[in-house]
Amino acid sequence: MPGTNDPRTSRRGFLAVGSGALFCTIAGQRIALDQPGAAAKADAAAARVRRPRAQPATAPGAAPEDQLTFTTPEPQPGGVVREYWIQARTMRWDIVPTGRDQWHGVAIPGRTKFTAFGYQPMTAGFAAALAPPSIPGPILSAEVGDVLRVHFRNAETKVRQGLTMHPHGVKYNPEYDGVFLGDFTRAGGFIGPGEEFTYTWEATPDSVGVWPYHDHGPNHTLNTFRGLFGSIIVRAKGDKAPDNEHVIFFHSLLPGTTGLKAPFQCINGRAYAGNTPTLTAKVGEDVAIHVIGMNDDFHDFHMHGHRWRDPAGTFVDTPIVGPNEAITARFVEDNPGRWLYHCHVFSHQDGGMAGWYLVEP
Ligand SMILES: [Cu+2]
Repeated sequence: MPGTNDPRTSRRGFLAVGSGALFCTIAGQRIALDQPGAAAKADAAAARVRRPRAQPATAPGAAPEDQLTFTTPEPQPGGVVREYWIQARTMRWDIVPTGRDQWHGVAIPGRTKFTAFGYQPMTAGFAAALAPPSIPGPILSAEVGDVLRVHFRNAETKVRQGLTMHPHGVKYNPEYDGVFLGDFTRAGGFIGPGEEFTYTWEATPDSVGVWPYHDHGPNHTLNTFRGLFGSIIVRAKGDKAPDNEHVIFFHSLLPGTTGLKAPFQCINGRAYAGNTPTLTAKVGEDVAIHVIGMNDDFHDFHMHGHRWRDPAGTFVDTPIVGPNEAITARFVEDNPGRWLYHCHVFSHQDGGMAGWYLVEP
């Protein structure tokens, strides 16, 4: 889709493309998310959405499946409960904190701060913050046989709307899907302002890998675009973690989301080398770089100076990664120096989707 990704698109071009590009529907209202003022409009619509009064079983049009009840899973023999306390709230976020693109050695002009939405790791009982909210949110880890028990709190006070956590990759029943389904919404699909909910997800043998989680409440497209996402890593029982492991998200922060003039092509909420994550490793290490797409675009993860095998066994250095897809570059590091990594969709690369990889000899 030209225009939505081109930093230098004219306003007319932007509107022309926007007219057919990116809509979400909230409470029956169709909102163009790439138009100026889109975030405020979507928030206002989302604030009017309430948890449905009726239970799914008695909703108009209910099916026998809506009568089903579910139990909370426990770990398999030998497995453990992995407990997390996570809240969601807005925060001021600087997309280009250094004000510069270190790759090209130039300043990035204009405003770069906006109101983002982030998941924040907390101590047990939401007693204290473990870290500030961030883009992305915390990494959740489990081994096959474990359950992830994620206590979630909607701690947002200004942008008041239902929020959730919806995981990929792990096994869950409909109570723990974390998806708003209108009249068919179950407990985990709408966590209102100030409310808490505990999700229970199972790490099964087919959960091995790296997966995203993200908001799937009534306003989830906008909320995911502005930062409500994170990752889950599931390993086989006793599987050794790589020596050096990174998770990076390829996504965008566009004017309709941020209210800023410029569009930014981002890695983990930041744009341009020196702001995006600087990954590091040492020669001899077993390195894994997990890349997840988190917007409307397809991306190409290119790492200079390195090759690795894709799941089919073919050597690659620029694999494609689509929306909410995860790919892994895993290799034994053998090439010291300063390397560039970037999305190889050129308009993304030039809009900030690039960073450094520093390898110690
Ligand atoms: Cu890209």
